[in-house]
Amino acid sequence: MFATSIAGSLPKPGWLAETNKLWPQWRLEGEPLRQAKADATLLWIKLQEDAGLAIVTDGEQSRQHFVHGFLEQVEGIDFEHKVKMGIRNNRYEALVPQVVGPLRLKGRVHGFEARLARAHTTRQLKFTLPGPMTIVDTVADAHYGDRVKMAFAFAELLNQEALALQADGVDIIQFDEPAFNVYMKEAADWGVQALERAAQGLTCTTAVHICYGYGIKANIDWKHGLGEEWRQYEQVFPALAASSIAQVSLECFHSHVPPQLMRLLEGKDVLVGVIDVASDDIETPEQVAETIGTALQFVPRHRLFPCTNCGLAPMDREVALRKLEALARGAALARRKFG
Ligand code: MET
Repeated sequence: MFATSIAGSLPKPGWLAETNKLWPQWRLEGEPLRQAKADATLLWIKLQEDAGLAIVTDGEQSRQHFVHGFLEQVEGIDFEHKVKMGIRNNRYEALVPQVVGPLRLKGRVHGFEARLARAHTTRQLKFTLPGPMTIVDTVADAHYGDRVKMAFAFAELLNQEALALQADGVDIIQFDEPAFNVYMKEAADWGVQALERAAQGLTCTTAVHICYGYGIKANIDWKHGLGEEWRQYEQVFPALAASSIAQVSLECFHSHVPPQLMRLLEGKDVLVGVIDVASDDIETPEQVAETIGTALQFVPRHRLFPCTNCGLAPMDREVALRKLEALARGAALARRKFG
């Protein structure tokens, strides 16, 4: 009961990449970089296990950013001429690569780190991929001229990689779709369908993560303008409840999401965010257990999985580690209280 995991990413050690940055530069290149990514992956697997998490990830140590890590292995994308673009409905500007031709995978995207992680943990292994709609919102299109068409093109490629990850022995494949919280109508109209295309044929557990973003300033400012009640999930959850995706990961602790919206996910596993990624304060076990207690009013206990609100990538490494421990301790307390 209450098996714990994180949204996916963890901070990169200072010897691998710049620290406290969402788009950090690597410190090495070539073979030394590949080896350093592997070392960081193993380090974080060990630390997640030691913290007591039931389900571990590779900490996204091999990718610069949760979306661009995938794009780097896609043919038809020009990384040489990045352009500045307002993303997430102009919430912030990012330097993004351009789609310049038909899309095709160059080869495996995450085979190396997935097999490495699988070889070194007996815990359940979760692997994350960006969702089609979020990818489309994080690249400049100079070829397709149609967001939906481009999203389905990406969904096909995601599906290829997801099936290969499953063959590598990954237990859970999670697609990250923070864009669902920005373009709610499009998410319900075609985003969920594109997501299902990405997950087609998977027999492992499938998940989607939808949040209000990393703990960076642009997101914190955006949240301040969202008002007293954040009801974005209300428009998307019914479509997800009717979909083939098994698990939904959402933001809860310190958010203004009315917790009763979790009711809309009947029949799904719910990964409840009990750890705030926008604050360096470490949650107490009592706070974590209290959030779990609130969610239990709307989610059956066998479907409730405590998680982080979003990725920990841009955080301080020590803070992230202590948050992993807080997550595990809080879930343990909740098991005693509500078990
Ligand atoms: N898997 C991603 C992460 O943990 C999710 C990002 S959503 C903004 O960093």
